Amino acid sequence: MNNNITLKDFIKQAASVIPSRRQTEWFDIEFYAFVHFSPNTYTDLEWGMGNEDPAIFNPTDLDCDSWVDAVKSAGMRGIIITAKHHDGFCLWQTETTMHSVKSSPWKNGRGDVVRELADACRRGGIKFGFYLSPWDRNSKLYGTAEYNDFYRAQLTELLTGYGDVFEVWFDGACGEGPNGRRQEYDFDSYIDLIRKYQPNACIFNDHGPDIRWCGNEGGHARHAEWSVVPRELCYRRTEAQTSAGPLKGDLSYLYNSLDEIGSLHTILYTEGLVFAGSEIDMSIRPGWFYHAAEEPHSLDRLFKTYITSVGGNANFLLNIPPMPNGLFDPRDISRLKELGDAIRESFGNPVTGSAKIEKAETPGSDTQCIYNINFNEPHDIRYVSLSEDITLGQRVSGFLIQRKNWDGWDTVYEGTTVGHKKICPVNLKAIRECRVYITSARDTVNLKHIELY
Ligand code: FUL
Repeated sequence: MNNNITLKDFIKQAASVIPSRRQTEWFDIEFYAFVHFSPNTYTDLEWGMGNEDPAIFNPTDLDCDSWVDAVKSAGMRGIIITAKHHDGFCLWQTETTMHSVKSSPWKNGRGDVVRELADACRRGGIKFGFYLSPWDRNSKLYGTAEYNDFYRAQLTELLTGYGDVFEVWFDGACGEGPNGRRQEYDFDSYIDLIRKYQPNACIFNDHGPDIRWCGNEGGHARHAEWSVVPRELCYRRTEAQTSAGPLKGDLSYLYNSLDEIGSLHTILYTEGLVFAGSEIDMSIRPGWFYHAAEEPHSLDRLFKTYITSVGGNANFLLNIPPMPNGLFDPRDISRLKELGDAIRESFGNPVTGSAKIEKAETPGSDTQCIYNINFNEPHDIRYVSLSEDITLGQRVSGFLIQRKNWDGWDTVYEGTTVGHKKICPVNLKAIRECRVYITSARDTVNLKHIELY
């Protein structure tokens, strides 16, 4: 915090940090799939060594339309594919290396998984994105300045050859290459390329610039998730930051989802604030890549993760690993459909239409307000979903959901942040009157919607 401004002004400033248009559009996508596919699928590994024989990659039954159908059945709106994982094997017809589908027997070396997926996404009306691991355990250039040229050439191929890209995913892992050297990644130039060729694409990295990692791979959401966070936690162009690992200094709390990183006490003494929404990534199974012995997680776990991520001011990136033949495992396909059914069953039919919602100001305060909700007939309500107009800034820091009793109000849910969306499980029976009481906010509250289910 700049010493020359009052605390009140600082809080107002925090309330007015707004997303770019691409970030607002990204938040609306909410739920989308990751696909981890590489030689690891054939070797049963999670991290390939980079010396795998390309001949093992042979997805004889690949059918990307069936991937699209499966993820759509879960209500997902996009797919991000590992175009290259740490082993360096490229799933597209790249000119940069022969460690790719060109050297695979699949379609006599003329197959292109990225092309098939991008086309299938377009046909299915969902978004397409890619992951391109900066860490490359195959490239002989890794650990030299030329590697940055090589990586930029790969990025350019993917950014220019496959239509619109909604998200580019930079992995934080930065290990040793085949000759034991580490690489200084030139992220500034990678970001410039993405902005040049795909200005609407959001860039994910552990720490931004557009989207930041939630800090774990188990689907755990923060108690209070703020999209406005200290600038020093996010990617900074002005200072040398060449590794994909943590920024300088002890920033371990960025990776600890139990710590809040946007609450007032963490943003007070910072260099400034930026908008960077959180993405929660996890796999439908324990591994990121396919392992026949693994089972998908329970519907209960996945549904709860949906509620706490999409319903917790974060987006949800759920990985589905294809089998060696190139298809999703039927167990995963069923689980995705069950998940979509549960989401549709819970959120498909809001009862808000039959409610009268009126906003009442709380006298003497512009950061508190009450939304009274009245029904003519008694209604059962399982969830209350709130959403702020984040294009004006994220503001709500405390709220209550209350039901009317004979002499006042009972609190049934106590919350902190709202942001893009907050889904509150409430389980109210036979309700005629309830209310959402915003008890604290950083500035005037702009709720976009209150939905009741
Ligand atoms: C990590 C990688 O090391 C894993 O293999 C996986 O790709 C995950 C999404 O990110 O950093």
